[in-house]
Amino acid sequence: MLQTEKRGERMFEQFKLPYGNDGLEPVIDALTVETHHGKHHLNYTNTLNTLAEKAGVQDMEITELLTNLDRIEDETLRTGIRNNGGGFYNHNLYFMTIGGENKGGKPQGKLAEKIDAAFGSFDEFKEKISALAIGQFGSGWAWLSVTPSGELVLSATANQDNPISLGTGNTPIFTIDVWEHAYYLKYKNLRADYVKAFFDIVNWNEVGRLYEEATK
Ligand code: MN3
Repeated sequence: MLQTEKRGERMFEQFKLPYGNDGLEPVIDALTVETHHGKHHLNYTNTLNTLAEKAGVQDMEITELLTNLDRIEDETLRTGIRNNGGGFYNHNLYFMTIGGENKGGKPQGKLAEKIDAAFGSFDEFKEKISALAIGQFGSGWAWLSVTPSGELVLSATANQDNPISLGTGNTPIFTIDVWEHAYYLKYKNLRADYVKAFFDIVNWNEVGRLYEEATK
């Protein structure tokens, strides 16, 4: 999976946008993408690389690292890697599963069937994950994940935690960032408007690919 790949030079690599900063307009404005990917996400990545080297865990895959945070004895390093490793992983998944020529629309194929089976319909899935995203108090994320037995589950997490760092054993395949830096320049306090518009930029082909990879 791309967000767990590394690195050649013992580095965690930030996902490079396959679209320009204006590639998510009008749902997400270019300045937000420039700041979000070019500053926030870059900073999480650089800080993770610095801390991982200090802790001697720079050769671990990111999912392995987030699953085994308790192996890092130094509490300051452990907290820093939890936050910045989460920020690195979460944003790689986020930017990977939005944008592109076929953005918007609906899931296809096996993922579409599974969403219907798990949540009743695509519209009901959207309602449920939107409610989690909108209801997350403060900064955080809403998630669609695959359990080890191949079921789809929804959740929300605070800060940069995710289903991996929380030890659920589930594999995230889609996420909505509800930190204010993801939407505040355009939507201000109206998080619900951002979440509603967000579905117009989801790359369901990519989410479907991640679903098939997680259920192989
Ligand atoms: Mn963010």
